[in-house]
Amino acid sequence: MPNPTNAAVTIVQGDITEQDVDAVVNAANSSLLGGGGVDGAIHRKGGPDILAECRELRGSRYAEGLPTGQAVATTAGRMPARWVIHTVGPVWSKSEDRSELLASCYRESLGVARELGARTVAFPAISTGVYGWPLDDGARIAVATVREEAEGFDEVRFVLFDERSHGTFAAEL
Ligand code: AR6
Repeated sequence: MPNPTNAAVTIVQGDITEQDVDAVVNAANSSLLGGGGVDGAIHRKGGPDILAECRELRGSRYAEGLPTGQAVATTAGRMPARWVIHTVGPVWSKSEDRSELLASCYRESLGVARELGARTVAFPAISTGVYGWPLDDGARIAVATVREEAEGFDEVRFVLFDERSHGTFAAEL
């Protein structure tokens, strides 16, 4: 029998800035002041209100920057979503196992989403771009963690930009 308390974990190929969800997750860096990849796309599309809130966070709670594995929300500005949840993925390391930090990004982001009252959340493939995490391992951690933590949401959606990422996440799901 289906369990109604479990969110639908879904997957789509596309641009996270266009998703009609309550919260989109940003693969940010600890400065919270923007960057390339999905971070650049979110700030471009959402507009200056996001950066203004990020600067406020840097002037208060996160004066030292947002630590890796943690998450914090701002407005989503002009995007269809209501909130952006910024999280900082770990940079891939050959010599050190940072998997727990990557799992923490998904877990903490869903924790923030839950506190906000978000019912639908979209995730990019955190750390698998500039931060160099191998795609299959990144997908494995993402899917396993979200499945464990998705209770109570209507939908948790993975939004993969390119065909290769989409195929890898689809296989994992
Ligand atoms: N929608 C969905 N996914 C996207 C989009 C988009 N619009 N644009 C890129 N991706 P990355 P990271 C995919 O590098 O590895 C930034 O400079 C991309 O193809 O954005 O966590 C930050 O400021 C890849 O599959 O994030 C940090 O400095 C995935 O998103 C650093 O990059 C993640 O790639 C974070 O690196």
